[in-house]
Amino acid sequence: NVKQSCFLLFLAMFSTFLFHYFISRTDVVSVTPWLAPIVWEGTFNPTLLDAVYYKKNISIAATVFAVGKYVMFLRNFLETLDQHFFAGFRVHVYVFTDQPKEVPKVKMAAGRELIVQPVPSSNRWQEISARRMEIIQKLIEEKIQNKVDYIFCLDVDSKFHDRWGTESLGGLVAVIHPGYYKNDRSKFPYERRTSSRAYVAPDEGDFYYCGGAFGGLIPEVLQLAKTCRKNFEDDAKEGIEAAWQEESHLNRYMWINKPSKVLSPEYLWQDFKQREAEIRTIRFSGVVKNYNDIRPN
Ligand code: UD2
Repeated sequence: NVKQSCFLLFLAMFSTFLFHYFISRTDVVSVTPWLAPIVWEGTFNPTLLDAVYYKKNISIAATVFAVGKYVMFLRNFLETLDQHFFAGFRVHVYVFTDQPKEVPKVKMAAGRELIVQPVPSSNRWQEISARRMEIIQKLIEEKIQNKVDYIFCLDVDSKFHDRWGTESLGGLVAVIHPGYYKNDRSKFPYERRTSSRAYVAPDEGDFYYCGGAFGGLIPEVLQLAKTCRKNFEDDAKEGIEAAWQEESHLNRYMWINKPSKVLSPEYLWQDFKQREAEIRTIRFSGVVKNYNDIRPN
């Protein structure tokens, strides 16, 4: 009868809505043209993914730099990392700092460790950001190559709010910058001088990616760090510093070497930005900071 048909129709529509809302996403692009997943809340099953990776007994390294006044961000970063970053997995957190004594003694969950590595201070903030690639390269080559499976390199002036886990794993992983994901690529702040090795032409580029979070399998990140470091240093020899330092070189690298997994801006939001409808959760975000107070110059 009519009542029954209407009810069945309603049921079918409602379950389609539920499926689309909770399991798949139709409001955002969730695959790149080179068929890499773009990870958004609602595009993956965390329980299933965790079960797959538990069996592989993986371990993950995270690197973070806290030079000069940036040590003030460490406590919040480390405490929230322990709660949300690969919870239940083996994690090695490497803190690079010029003030090892100031690193807060945050107690990590079982199977997770905090390793403090001294680095020199610097008078130029650009140099601190730029030297990260060299230090990441050395860390991989000298310490973790045969010990760890994946690595993520993260900005310290940030904190975790929600799960960042196995859904983010891939060969080469980049995060879409929250400031530019709605812009046309001609508007991305790539390095536009042809004299720089970070140059990207106006009709090139896929996404604008963050310098504040990237990662992947150890050999892939080693290759990225080596290339970006060399290009940065070769530019410097010619007196060129790319517009956004290593972020510009990273963007050039990702244009040539497409990431095998792309993380949505849920994986690096900015606290000063109003949350948009498609951002169903914020997993990690940059805190509001006053550059004049915290940078050396
Ligand atoms: C953007 C990028 C950042 C980097 C930079 C380029 C994001 C969210 N941020 O951020 O990753 O590519 O542009 O220059 O993608 N640091 C210190 N001490 C200092 C200065 C910097 O330890 O005095 C470290 C610290 O880990 C910090 C990171 O370098 O998180 C990036 O520096 P920033 O926060 O000043 O760069 P920002 O926010 O302009």
